[in-house]
Amino acid sequence: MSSLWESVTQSLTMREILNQPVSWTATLGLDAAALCAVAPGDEELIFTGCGSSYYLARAAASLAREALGVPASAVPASDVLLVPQQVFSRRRSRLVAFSRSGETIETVAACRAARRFGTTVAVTCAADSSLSAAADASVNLPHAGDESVVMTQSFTNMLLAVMAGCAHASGDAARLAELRMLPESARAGLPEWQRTAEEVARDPHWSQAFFFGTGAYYGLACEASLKLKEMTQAVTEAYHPLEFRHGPQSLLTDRTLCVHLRRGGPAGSEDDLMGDVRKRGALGVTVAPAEADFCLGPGIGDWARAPLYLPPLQLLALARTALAGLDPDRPRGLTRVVTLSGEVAGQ
Ligand code: F1P
Repeated sequence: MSSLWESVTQSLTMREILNQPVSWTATLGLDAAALCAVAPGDEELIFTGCGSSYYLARAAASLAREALGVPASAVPASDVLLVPQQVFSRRRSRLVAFSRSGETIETVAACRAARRFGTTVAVTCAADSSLSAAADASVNLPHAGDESVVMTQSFTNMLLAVMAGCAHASGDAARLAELRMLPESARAGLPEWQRTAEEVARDPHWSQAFFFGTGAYYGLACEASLKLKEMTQAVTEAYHPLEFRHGPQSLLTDRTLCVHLRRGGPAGSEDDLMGDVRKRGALGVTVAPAEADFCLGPGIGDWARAPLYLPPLQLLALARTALAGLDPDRPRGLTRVVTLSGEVAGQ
């Protein structure tokens, strides 16, 4: 193991990143009926959370809409509380609230507020939490909790739990079979992803980073961007790839890393964007099933592959943290649970 990793190998964050093949296996083994709680009857699905858990909600909404063919959206928990008239429609809702801790005040309050519009489901790593108590049903993943401040395995396991629930509820054996390939794909990929993460982190030519993802992968790109931001205080942003051309590309410099969470199969317009950013001196890195800097491996389609994009990018953030001599378990200015007072807390 290179000297870079030695400084973080004992960290909670490293341990939790490397534990994902094991925790994913446990999540996939959960009772199907419990996982199906996220699937609505005739309600519209609204996913919510805060921070990483809001980005998780973004990805989950796209994947649930694709798997179930029902209306699904994602909003930050603060919108549920502050502008409910812009969140709930006349149609009954099923609010799926993500929270690793189950104690984030906005999320717990949002769950309570949503009960007058329909049913509520908690997806959490804390079974005996305020959120699980506030919801009509709770999908509990105690095996997937992170002790570290930053969310890593908790994020991917809560996403996987919702995806498995959608596959079970729709009776889609093919989607379920592909999800069951994920733990082995991650176990096989981690050593190489670690090497690539170190190589990219050591590249001296970037100081800001942009992450590109289409559809559900935009929520994943937001999470990858937040990881690097939380752990190293770098300037990072996430964009839908083609949206980047509509203004944000003016931020491009020759000290920019652009990471593309690439779907499998043809993605010519996105590949063209990566070619353009490289021509302008940026460092372009792809994460994709094949022919990529971070190679995720074959055999799993775009839908089921979603969780697999996170471990490589969590390792990239960790490698950069190690290079900066920072403590990944105690990121500057952050706590494991955000507590608020005032208007929101009183709800
Ligand atoms: C939400 C959250 C995380 C953030 C940090 C503080 O936690 O805001 O998204 O990265 O860890 O807590 P939770 O509601 O999922 O417990």
